[in-house]
Amino acid sequence: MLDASVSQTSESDVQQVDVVVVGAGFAGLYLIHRLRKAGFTAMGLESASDVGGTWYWNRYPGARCDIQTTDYSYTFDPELESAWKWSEKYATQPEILRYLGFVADRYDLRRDIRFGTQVEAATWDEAAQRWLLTTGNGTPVSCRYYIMASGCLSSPKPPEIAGVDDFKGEIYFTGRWPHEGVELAGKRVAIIGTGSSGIQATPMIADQAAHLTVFQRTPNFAYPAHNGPSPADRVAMLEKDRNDYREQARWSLVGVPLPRATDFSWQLTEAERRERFEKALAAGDLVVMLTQLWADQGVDAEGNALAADLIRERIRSIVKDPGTAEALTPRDHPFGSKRPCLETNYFATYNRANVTLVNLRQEPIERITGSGIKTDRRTIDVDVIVFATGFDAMTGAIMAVHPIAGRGGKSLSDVWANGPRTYLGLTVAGFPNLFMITGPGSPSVLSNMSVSIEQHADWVVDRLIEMRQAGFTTIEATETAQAGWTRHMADCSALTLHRLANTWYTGANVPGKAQGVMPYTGGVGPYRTICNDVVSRGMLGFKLNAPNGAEQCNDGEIVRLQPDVRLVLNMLADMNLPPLESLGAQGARAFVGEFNASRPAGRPVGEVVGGSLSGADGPLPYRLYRPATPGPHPMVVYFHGGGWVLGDEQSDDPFCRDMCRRTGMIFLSVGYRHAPEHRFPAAAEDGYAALRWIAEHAAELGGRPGPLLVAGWSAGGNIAAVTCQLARDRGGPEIAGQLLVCPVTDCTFDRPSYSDNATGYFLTRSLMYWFWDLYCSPADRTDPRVSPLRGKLEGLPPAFVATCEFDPLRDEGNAYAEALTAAGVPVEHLQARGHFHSSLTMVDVVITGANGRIQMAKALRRFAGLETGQDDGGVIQSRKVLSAEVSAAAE
Ligand code: NA7
Repeated sequence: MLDASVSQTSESDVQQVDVVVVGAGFAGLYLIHRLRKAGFTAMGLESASDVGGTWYWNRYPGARCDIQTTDYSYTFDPELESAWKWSEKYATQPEILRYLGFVADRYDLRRDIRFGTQVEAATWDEAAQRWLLTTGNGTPVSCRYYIMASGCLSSPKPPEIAGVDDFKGEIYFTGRWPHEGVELAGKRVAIIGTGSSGIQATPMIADQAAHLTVFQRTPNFAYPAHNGPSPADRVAMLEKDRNDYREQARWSLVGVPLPRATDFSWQLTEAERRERFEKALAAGDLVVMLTQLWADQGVDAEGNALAADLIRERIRSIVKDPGTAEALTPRDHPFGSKRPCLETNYFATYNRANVTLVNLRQEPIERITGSGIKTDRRTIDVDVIVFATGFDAMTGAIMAVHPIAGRGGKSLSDVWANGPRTYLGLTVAGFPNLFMITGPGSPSVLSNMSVSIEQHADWVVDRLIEMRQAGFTTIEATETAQAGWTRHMADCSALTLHRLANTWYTGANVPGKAQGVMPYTGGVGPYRTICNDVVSRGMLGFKLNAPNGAEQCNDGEIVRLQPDVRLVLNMLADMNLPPLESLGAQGARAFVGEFNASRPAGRPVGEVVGGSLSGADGPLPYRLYRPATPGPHPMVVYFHGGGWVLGDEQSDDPFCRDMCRRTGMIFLSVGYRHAPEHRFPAAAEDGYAALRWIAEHAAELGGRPGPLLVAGWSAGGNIAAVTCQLARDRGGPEIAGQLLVCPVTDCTFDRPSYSDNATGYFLTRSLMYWFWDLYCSPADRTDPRVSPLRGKLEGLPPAFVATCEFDPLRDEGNAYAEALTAAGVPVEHLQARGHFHSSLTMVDVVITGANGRIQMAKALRRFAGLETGQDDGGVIQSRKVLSAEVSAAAE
C-alpha cells in the first residue's frame, strides 16, 4: 500500500506520476497492472481501505453477482484464469472480494494504491498540461493522465424520505453495509426498495428477522438464479476453447458468448414460445432470458409483452395471496427496459407469515418517524430500516463526488448539467487527458462489466502507449465527435425499449437528475469495432498535441449511419459478395431470390392471394395483400424495386405486409415486365395498364370505390411516379395520392449523392449504370416515362417522397420532391438521416426504418381521406410507442 505521507519526488510536496487511477475495483486494478507493465508510473486512489470497489461496499446479506462466474472474470492472463477456481455459478460478494484480493496480491498492485483517500478536487493545469488532484489524505498529486475507474454504482442515493434523522432504531444502506455484519434476529425490519439489492436481501433478511416489511415502489421482473455449481454445458464451452469463448464474448451483444435468437415471436407458435421460455427459466441466467427467447423481445413492445406475460404468470403461480401477487407483478415497463433481477426464493418469501408487502403505489411513504415508517394510511413500527434504494448511477461517482475542472476552469458538473455528453463514453470534450472507464456513453452496465472493463482499459492504455511513441502528451475529444456520438447514442437508444422505463439507466431514479438513456445500447461487439475504427481512421474525433507544438486533429463523426444500417452494411461487406452487375441478369435474379429467402418473413395479414391482370402486352402476375379488417378497403397499386431488371410481385413481400397492416389498405403488387428481355417503355406501360385494370376490377378485388393510390420503391418508385403522370395525361383513372420511396426520377449521374455514395451502400453507382443500360438506351433516357423529373408536374396527385441520406438516388428524389412542390403539388418529404437505399423496405431488419413507414402509412391514409390518428392501422402497438420518439431516426 502506498504511504500517503511519503512524497515520492517533488520539492513542492506534490507527488508526480504519469497516471492516476481513481478506484481499486475490477477496472482500477487491471488499469494499474497494465499501466505498470507499459512503463508508466501509476497511482491508484481509493476511498475504501482495501481493493474491491463495488464488492468492497455491497456486503448486504445475499449480495451476489448475476453474471455467471465463467464470464465474470479477468481474461487478460491465462495463468490467472487457471490459478483461480470459482466455487459457484454465481459468486457471492465475499468470494468476489477474495478474488480481487487474490489478483491484487498476484500482481502486487496494492503498493501503488493509496487507500482511504478521497479525491477532493481535480483541476486541469493548462500551463503544465497536467491534472492536479487534491486529496483528503496525503499530498496532492500531479498526473499527466487522470482515469476515473470509479464504477457506475458506487455513489449511493440519499434516502430522499423525510424524517430519517428522527428514527430511533438502526439504519443501514445495502451499498454501505457494515463489515462486521448486522444482527437482525428477533427484530422487526423494514426494507425499502426492490431492485437487485432488495430482491437479493429480502429472503435472507426474512430468514433472520422476527418480521420483515418490504416497501415496494415499483415491482421488478425477476426470475430464478438456480444457484449451485457452474452449469456443465457452459463450463464445457469454456474449456473446449477458452480463447475462442473469450473472443466470442468480446464481440457479442452483452459480453457473454450467446448468439441472439433470430426467430421472431410471430414465427413461433404459442407452444414453441412457452418451450423457449421454460428453457430460459431453467437456465437461471439473466442474459439467456434477455436474448434467447425471440428476436423482437428487446426491440418491439408486442414481442416484449409476450415474454413479460410469461414472467408475470410465474409470479402468480408462486405467490399465494392474489393481492400480493398482483402488487409484485411489474406492469409499468417493458421487460428488460429496467434492470431485471435474478432471484432466489424472493417471490416465495411473500408466502411466509413473517413477511408483509407494502405497496407504495397505493400508500406512499409520508415520512419516517421515531418508531418506524408512516405511509398515508398507517404507521409501521420497526427496529431496523434497510435502504436498498440504489445509486446515483453512472454519473454520480464522476460528477458528484468531487469537482472536476477542465480546460478554462469549466466544471464537469456544469458541462453535464443537462445530462452526460461524452465521446465513446471514454472522454469528454474540454477535459484533456481525462478518461472514464465504463462511463456514460459506453456499454458498461448493459454488458458483462468484466468484458467491457478490459476493453476500455486496453483501449486507453494502448492509446497512451501510442501517444508516448509519437511524442504527444495531450489528447482531447472534439466537439464534433462528441456531438456525433451523442446523436449515435440517441439513435441506438431508439432501437431498444430502455427509454420507456423510469430507471437508473436513464437517471429517473434520482430526483432532479437530467433524463436520458446513459449506457450505450448498441452492444459490446459493435462498440468494440467502433473504438477500433476510431484508431484505424487516424484517431478520428481526437485532437493530439505535443510539447513541441505538433498537433494532429482528424475531426469528424465516427458513426453517421443508423446503428442497424451500420450492422447490415458491415454484414454485407463481410460476405464479400460479387457486384450484382457482374452476375448477369439471370445470376443477379437468382442471387436476389436467395437473399430474400433468408430475410425475416413478414408478419401475417388478413389474406395474401395471387392472380393475373392485363398488362400493356399480355397478362401479368400480381400479389394482393388484404388487411384482416372488414372491407372494402382502399387500394394501393404497388411497384416493387429492382432497377427494372430484378425482383417480382413477391420480392417486396415484407414491405407490402407491413404497409398493408399499418394502412389498413389492400396492397396489390404488380409483376411488371423486366429488362433486358423487355426494355423501355415496357415497365412504364405495364404500370399504367395495371393501374387501369385494377381500377376496373377494384370492386371484385375487395377495393373501396373511388380513386386508387399508387406506391413504389426504387425503380418501382419510378414506375409509380410515371404512372401518375400517364394517368393524368391519358384521362384517368383517378389517383388519390402517390408514395415514392427512394425513387429513380432522372437520368443524370452528376448529382453529389451519386459520388458521395458511389460505393459501400449496397446500391452502387455502377449497379445503377448497369440497370439503366439494361433498361433504356441513351436516346430514350430523357423521356418522362423513365425520367419523370423531366415531365410536366402540374396537376399530379399529392405525394409522399422518401429519400435516404446514403443513397445514390437521394438527390434526384429530393429534386423530384422540390419540383413537385414548385408545381403546386402538395408534398410531404421524408429525408431519412443515416439510412441507405433499402432501409425503409428492410422490415424487421432495419428497425429504425419503421418510423419512416409510420409516416408513409399516415400519408396514404390521409390521401385516402381516412383517420390518421391511428398510426399503424391499430396493428403494432410498439410502433406507436416508437413513432413519437424515433422521429430523430428518420427526420
Ligand atoms: P436499484 O435497482 O436502483 O433499486 C432501488 C430500489 O429502491 C427500487 O425498487 C426503487 O424503486 C426503490 N427506491 C428508490 N428510492 C426510493 C424511495 N425514495 N422510496 C421508495 N423506494 C425507493 O438499486 P439496487 O441497489 O437494487 O441495484 C442496483 C444495481 O446493482 C442493479 O441494477 C444491478 O446492476 C446491480 P423505483 O424502481 O425507483 O420505483
